[in-house]
Amino acid sequence: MTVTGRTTEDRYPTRLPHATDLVARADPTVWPGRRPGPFTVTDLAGFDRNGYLVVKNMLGDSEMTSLQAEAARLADDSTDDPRVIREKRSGAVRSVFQVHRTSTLIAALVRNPAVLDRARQILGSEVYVHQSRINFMPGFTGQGFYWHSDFETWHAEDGLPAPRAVSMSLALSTNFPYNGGLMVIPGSHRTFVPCIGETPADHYQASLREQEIGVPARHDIERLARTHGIDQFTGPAGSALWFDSNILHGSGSNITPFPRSNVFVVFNSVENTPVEPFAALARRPDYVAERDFTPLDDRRR
Ligand SMILES: O=C(O)CCC(=O)C(=O)O
Repeated sequence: MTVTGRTTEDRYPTRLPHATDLVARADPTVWPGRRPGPFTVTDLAGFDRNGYLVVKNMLGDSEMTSLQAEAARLADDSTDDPRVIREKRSGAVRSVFQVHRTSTLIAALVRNPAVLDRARQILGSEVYVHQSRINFMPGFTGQGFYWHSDFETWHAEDGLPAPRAVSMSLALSTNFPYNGGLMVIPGSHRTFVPCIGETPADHYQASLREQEIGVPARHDIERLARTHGIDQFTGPAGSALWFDSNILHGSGSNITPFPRSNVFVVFNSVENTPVEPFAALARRPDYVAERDFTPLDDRRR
């Protein structure tokens, strides 16, 4: 693919007509260009090895109280804004996208040095937000998210050349093991799992409700889970999971009365800005795949 005079090679082919071998990741997880920040050398080594890291008490109680009130405001049930995604069966609000633009509190969160400096440390560069969302997993009716690698989607549908992106999932409510807490396959970030099946036109809205395209084959999930095991992120509001863009992850449905809501912020390196989609007919809209690559500035809070 040629983009403004440079060639972008597809090193992670996916959405293929037939099964192929797993691809060993050629890119780093913690990128060179070490920067000072809150993560210790040991933290970064753990992130490199496992593809994820949990930070307890990322934010204090008063900041969390404000964010919880903000999330309740953003989950306004009456809107038909396309950024609000509803549960397939119950119609309850499942996700709200682009919250770093619609909420001044979340705009400040992504620029908070405790957050931003961690993203810069992992990605070894300046960063911007590729995507942000709040996932509300309502009590009784919240549907899970099937196993997937985020990078697979962002590469195929948004044109991210390399897995040089990291997500932070900040718990807004307690994430128990039984109310849909996110599971990860530690170490799976080192393997890219090509997915079978072409990307249909305009499927992204349906996919945000329930992903059917861009999901790995069961035998690949099983192989990675048997090799590496499965871990789960749990913790009270204010805990955060940092996870690599290519780690396999998913969550079960929430049949408990206890809602599970988390803010997800995806930081991408400014040296990994998207080109055209590698395996889709058209770009997704900006509210799921940001096209303003201005680096985040922590002095503009
Ligand atoms: O909120 C969750 O449990 C999973 C979120 C997720 O994997 C996603 O939004 O891609």
